[in-house]
Amino acid sequence: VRANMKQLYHDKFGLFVHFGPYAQLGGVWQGEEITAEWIMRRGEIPIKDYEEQAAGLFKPEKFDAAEWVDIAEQAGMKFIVVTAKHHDGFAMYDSAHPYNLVDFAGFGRDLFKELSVECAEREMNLGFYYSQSQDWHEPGGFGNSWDFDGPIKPQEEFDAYFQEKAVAQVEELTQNYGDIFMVWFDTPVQMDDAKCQQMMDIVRENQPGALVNSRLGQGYGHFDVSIDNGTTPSVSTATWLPDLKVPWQTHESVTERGWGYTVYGGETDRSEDYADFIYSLSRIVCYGGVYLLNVGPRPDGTIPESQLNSLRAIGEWLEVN
Ligand code: FUL
Repeated sequence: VRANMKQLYHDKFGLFVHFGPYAQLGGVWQGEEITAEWIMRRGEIPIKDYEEQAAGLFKPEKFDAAEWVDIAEQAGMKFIVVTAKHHDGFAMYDSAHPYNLVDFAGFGRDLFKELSVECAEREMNLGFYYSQSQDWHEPGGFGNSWDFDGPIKPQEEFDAYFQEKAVAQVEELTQNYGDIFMVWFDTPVQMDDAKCQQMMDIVRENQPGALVNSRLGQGYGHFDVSIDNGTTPSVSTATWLPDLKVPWQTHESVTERGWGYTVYGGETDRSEDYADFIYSLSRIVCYGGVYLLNVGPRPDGTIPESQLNSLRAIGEWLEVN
């Protein structure tokens, strides 16, 4: 862990990728524009419809791991964190749980495997994002309650989901893909101490060096991740630690409205915002933080030019500064 933390602080800048079946919908459901990766929940899309119209059709044929790594390298990024399972519950790798890219979507290829092999060859560090609490696909997963069964899941149902899916998948991801640099958990709801400790133990056992972010819950993890799009350490960070030398990371996206791919443009278009992202990077690094900049690939696995503009500009800026 110490070595990876040192590495993280040396590198300071990584690529975040939000990629999943939501890309298939491009942020539009029944003519309405909805936040990219939240479309299932905010559009109140029934599980079956999401399965049929997003997950089942999702085949990122043009996904090329080498291209993603090139993009990160050229932007001056030293690690990649990719969504292995977002809140929609769909696994982007070959999981024993059938709701995944290889089996359910019939894509046949294991995206995470291809990326891990490429990263290992290129000395690019690889981490994965995993939504441990929210899972809108499973009955016990938190957040699939637009059917009015209340915001918090009955404890036994959540526990069953957590053990059978979240724990099992984090085991798979930390066992089957070589060296994992970090595990990026998110939106910790119904995460008690025992569950956080269990996840920490799994990561430590399978990947002794891997870093875990604070969104695992209950103050667990090795570095602080607070609000989305923040450029200073969070107030909570400042108060729960004796000084400000706490490892912290923050993240921002070059996409429009949310973190995944959307087809609409307009006010939320960030394709010309290079200067803002360069400013964020320098400000965050000055405050002793680490910056993750996010892209949202098209459903075919390629990253749109409009998103690459800013990454290229940062790469060029880093080169001369
Ligand atoms: C949030 C999630 O709900 C968003 O969809 C996204 O993944 C962001 C990085 O974290 O809390």
